[in-house]
Amino acid sequence: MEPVLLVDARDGWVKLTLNRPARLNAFDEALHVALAAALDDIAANDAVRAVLLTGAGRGFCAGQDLSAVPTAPDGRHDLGSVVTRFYNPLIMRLRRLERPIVCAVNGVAAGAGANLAFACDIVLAARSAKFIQAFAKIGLVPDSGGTWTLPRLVGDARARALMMLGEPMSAEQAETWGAIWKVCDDNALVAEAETLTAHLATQPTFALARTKRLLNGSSTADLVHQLDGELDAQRACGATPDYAEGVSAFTEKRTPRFTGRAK
Ligand code: LHQ
Repeated sequence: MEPVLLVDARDGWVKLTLNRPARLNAFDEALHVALAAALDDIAANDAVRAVLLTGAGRGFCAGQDLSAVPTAPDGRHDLGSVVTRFYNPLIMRLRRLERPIVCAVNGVAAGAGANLAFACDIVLAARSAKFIQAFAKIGLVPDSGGTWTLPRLVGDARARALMMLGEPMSAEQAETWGAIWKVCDDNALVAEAETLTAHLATQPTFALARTKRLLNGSSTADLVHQLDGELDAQRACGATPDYAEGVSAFTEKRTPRFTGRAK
């Protein structure tokens, strides 16, 4: 049987492909377990300096597999256990992973699938892709951090309407509204995403990780707290070999060769 997650190790980076195309890569338990394990392996491996997340087939991810929701002992669907065991830890794994994560949204991203994309660092989308906050259509609230990320990305008015109406946001709207970095032509998406991820894998990983941590905290911190955080991070970055290399390369007018290491 085909694995539900394809893990493809490249030169300094890993491509993760959600691989349940018949269900538009909707999450069942096996996919959650495989993705969590892959992200933990990446976190433990300094040789991996960037990640690309995408989906197989015509969809990116349709959120929870609605035919695979566990039931509680009283026979009711136990959504709380799925969120606690899988979705909340997944979003925190992505946000805490000290590597840049590129997401290539190759087709429809619905429900938790849309909010999974918004939890990544740099999101590219195929021109034909769309993002659907599908939750209200089935009597649920947006999860996987959507009520936190989406208003910050597109503003409260748009987030509210998208979430209450469940209408699709096209890839072009997503780019114009600031929800994603860039729209790509469908047939160019994979190559662009791979080139971008390979580039990130050559960059100062330690500094990018600290940038990510600062950005994660910025929307809830006050300026004084944020300035302190920048101070700590800048002090740490100043002691890295990548800072020395970056300055030397600048002075010598050549491309820097970063190691990504803290020491
Ligand atoms: C699916 C799914 C799917 C199973 C397409 N499940 N089969 C967290 C905690 C716990 C529980 C609940 O949820 C959550 C978070 C969530 O993510 S809730 C939101 C769950 N997702 C949705 O409600 C989206 C449901 N899917 C759709 O609305 C449509 O499929 C979209 C708009 C994504 C795509 O529409 P189409 O392009 O027209 O494709 P399709 O509907 O024909 O789907 C293709 C196949 O994929 C089809 O199977 P079939 O055997 O008929 O070919 C669908 O049944 C299957 N599929 N999404 N979530």
